[in-house]
Amino acid sequence: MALKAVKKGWSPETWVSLRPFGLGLQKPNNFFEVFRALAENADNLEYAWRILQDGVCDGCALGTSGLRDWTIEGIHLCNIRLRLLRLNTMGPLDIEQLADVERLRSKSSAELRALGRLPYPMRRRRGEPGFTRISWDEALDRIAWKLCKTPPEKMGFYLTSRGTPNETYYVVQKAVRALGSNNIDNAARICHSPSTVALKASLGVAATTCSYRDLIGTDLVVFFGSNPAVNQPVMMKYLYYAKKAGTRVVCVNPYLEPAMQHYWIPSDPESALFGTRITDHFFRVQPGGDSAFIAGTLKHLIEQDCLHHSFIAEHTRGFEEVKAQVLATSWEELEQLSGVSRAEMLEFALLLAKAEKAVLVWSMGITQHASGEDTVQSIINLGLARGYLGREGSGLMPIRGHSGVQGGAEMGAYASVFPGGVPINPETAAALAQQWGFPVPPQPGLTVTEMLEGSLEVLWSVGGNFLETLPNPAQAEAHLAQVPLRVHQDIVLSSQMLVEPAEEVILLPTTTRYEIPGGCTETSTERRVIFSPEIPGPRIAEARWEGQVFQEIVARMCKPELSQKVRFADTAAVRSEIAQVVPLYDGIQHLGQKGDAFQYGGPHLCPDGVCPTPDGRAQFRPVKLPANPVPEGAFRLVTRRGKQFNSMVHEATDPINGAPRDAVLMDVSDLQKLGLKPGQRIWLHNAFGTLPVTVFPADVFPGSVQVHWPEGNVLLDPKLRSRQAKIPAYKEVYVYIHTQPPPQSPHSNAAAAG
Ligand SMILES: Nc1nc2c(c(=O)[nH]1)N[C@H]1C(S)=C(S)[C@@H](COP(=O)(O)OP(=O)(O)OC[C@H]3O[C@@H](n4cnc5c(=O)[nH]c(N)nc54)[C@H](O)[C@@H]3O)O[C@H]1N2
Ligand SMILES: Nc1nc2c(c(=O)[nH]1)N[C@H]1C(S)=C(S)[C@@H](COP(=O)(O)OP(=O)(O)OC[C@H]3O[C@@H](n4cnc5c(=O)[nH]c(N)nc54)[C@H](O)[C@@H]3O)O[C@H]1N2
Ligand code: SF4
Ligand SMILES: [Mo]
Repeated sequence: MALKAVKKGWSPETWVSLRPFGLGLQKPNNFFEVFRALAENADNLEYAWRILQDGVCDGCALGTSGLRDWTIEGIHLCNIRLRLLRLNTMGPLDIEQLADVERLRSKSSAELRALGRLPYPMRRRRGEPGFTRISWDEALDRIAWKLCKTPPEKMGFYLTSRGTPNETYYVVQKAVRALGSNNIDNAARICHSPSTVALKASLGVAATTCSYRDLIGTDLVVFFGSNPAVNQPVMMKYLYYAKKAGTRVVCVNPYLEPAMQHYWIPSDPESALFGTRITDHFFRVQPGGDSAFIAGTLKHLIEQDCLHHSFIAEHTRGFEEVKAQVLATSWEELEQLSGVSRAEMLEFALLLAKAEKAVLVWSMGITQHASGEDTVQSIINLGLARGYLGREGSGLMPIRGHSGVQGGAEMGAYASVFPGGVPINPETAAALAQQWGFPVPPQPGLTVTEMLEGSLEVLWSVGGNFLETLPNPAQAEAHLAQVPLRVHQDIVLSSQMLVEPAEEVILLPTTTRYEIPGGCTETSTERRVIFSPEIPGPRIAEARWEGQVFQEIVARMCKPELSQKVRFADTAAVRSEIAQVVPLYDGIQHLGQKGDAFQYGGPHLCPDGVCPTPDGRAQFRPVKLPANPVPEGAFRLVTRRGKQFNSMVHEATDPINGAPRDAVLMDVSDLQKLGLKPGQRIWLHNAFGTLPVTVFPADVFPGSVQVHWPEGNVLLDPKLRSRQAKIPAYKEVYVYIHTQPPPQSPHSNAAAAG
């Protein structure tokens, strides 16, 4: 059956209220964002406009070409892109500022960024008060000399996925492997790595199986642990059309995210005026309770005989074990572990039973747990049981974060895979060595968290900020301080650069994606490889593309025969090689103009349910339900996003729910139980740290709390990470609540205890 058609004209049944523009309601003012962007970029407006008009958005992974996309007719633009614009248009900072690191350390990360673009290579040796300018030659010689003396296992390389294009990943990982190391990782590790692991094991693919178009007019869309209203705002425009086509939307989340309930899409007159009701059914799970919730749903589907029997028989294996497991688990246990009642699980099961087609979407609420891979597998099990695979209107969609994240592992900038997502072992290393013409290390490398713990001699980070993206900032800082040579290749200043080096720290100014000579490509969530042209405009004189710098390092370190193998005339030459080494990306060699794009694998992976696994079938796998009980009196804690782009915080208050940065989101029943008042200062405390916060009532799962990150990172367990993908458990720790600053001994004076 085809997708349902989008209703023409207005659809009052989807409206939020008759108040024009939702005036007086707590919600962001997206029109104001446009004026703000104009003011912020006033010194460079024409360039800013060209970036918007011709570039591929460097915000989230939804993907655009200029102001258009491949899903809807209208304009594709959001407040995130407007806020990030300034990173591309601002001028250089005054390097005098870098002479006094102590003074810089008193600035917030936002203040550091606002100083401007990093203009020159800079160096600070241990004991020096600040950075001094050095030439590119000096910087590269120094780094190459140090790397020459360093065994490959003692070097580590990390890339942010913020804007990072495929060409950068490809050249950097090839250069690192030419140096004999697999210690290269990117932000995908701390984001969707459990999705990659579980999808690959079960379906043989490592990306969304469907396209955004499948959302519009399907029967049901389910969001597990995902808040696209804040994090992929144009997804709300897709959902607006979906709602007008009669698609039902379900959210499974410990928090009824206000913007997932109601949203005003600024570029659509109907939605801008009256708003759109997005979520039809909300299931408030306990943090970490998704696998139990899904197991209960499956149990109902089995008991009600609402499975897709022919799909299971023809296209899967292993269902019987999953069935046996869920049937053997009692309702009491499922209710206790999920926090959801048996009746609500039935409600969800019936919604699925009625949906011939559905798209199951998930994000960080699912992946950032110690059992992230298992929970993704649970979602896959559910999708397979209903046959939501390989056809129009159906699919499994890990919605990606950063604009550069989908390509990171696919280009091999990853400690556990080679280009193409190929696992690292002696055979695959030999095959790659054959293609590249130099030996390739055959064992997986260190992932980002392991690198920091690994007593490295050289740590090279392309963007990112370990002090703000990893659990336990004090420990991250201590690890950084031990590394003899750190290289930070970045467009702006960040706090991690200011950590006193064991020997020396070198800063290298880099280009934004719009400045890369010859243009570049990104891969969006829906597997669309999109060309982003070089945008003419002002340049930071000494900024160099990361890919060029890594080629130069290899040239300085290796014999000419080898360095020739990591030499690319331009980014078009990189794309040609990618097409050969990563067969999935065949077609990338033809991209060279604005608007050029192709979707690898086509609109649906696993067409008609046939998977690229050895027997063509998808694998069901029973998952152990995580128990994770919290001690008496403790609360489950989740770190969340406010008005920020990852570690880059943009506003002191989240305009969507009105929460200040230091808010702790708590259910009213917990406030009453503890005798707390809204706005009251309290302290969250556990074995890892203490965080002063302000009580903020919100519809979160009782017994759980949410705080913003990076502020909340002091409370995270630096050792707790998932077994296979090794993602830190950013949404899984427990804390005690104190009404006075807690004394040294943990957990005494806890409000819950008295
Ligand atoms: N504006 C903006 N946009 C962004 C980003 C940004 O920082 N700011 N970051 C980008 C990146 S890199 C990413 S990865 C994405 C992140 O996008 P999201 O994954 O949507 O962001 P989060 O806020 O981390 O968490 C999503 C939701 O998970 C829920 N949650 C927490 N624990 C659980 C749980 O155990 N179960 C369930 N079911 N839900 C849970 C939270 O309540 C929250 O609503 O956004 C991208 N886009
Ligand atoms: N507690 C907690 N921690 C989390 C998460 C969470 O939900 N909770 N989410 C995690 C997730 S999903 C992700 S993806 C990671 C993000 O991890 P990363 O991608 O490593 O971090 P970002 O915060 O995006 O990095 C921003 C910094 O990168 C630099 N930068 C910005 N733009 C560019 C550019 O164009 N080029 C270069 N070279 N550098 C640039 C700037 O210094 C900026 O300060 O954080 C993770 N950390
Ligand atoms: S939704 Fe994402 S891709 Fe689209 S404009 Fe916003 S940040 Fe860019
Ligand atoms: Mo992410």
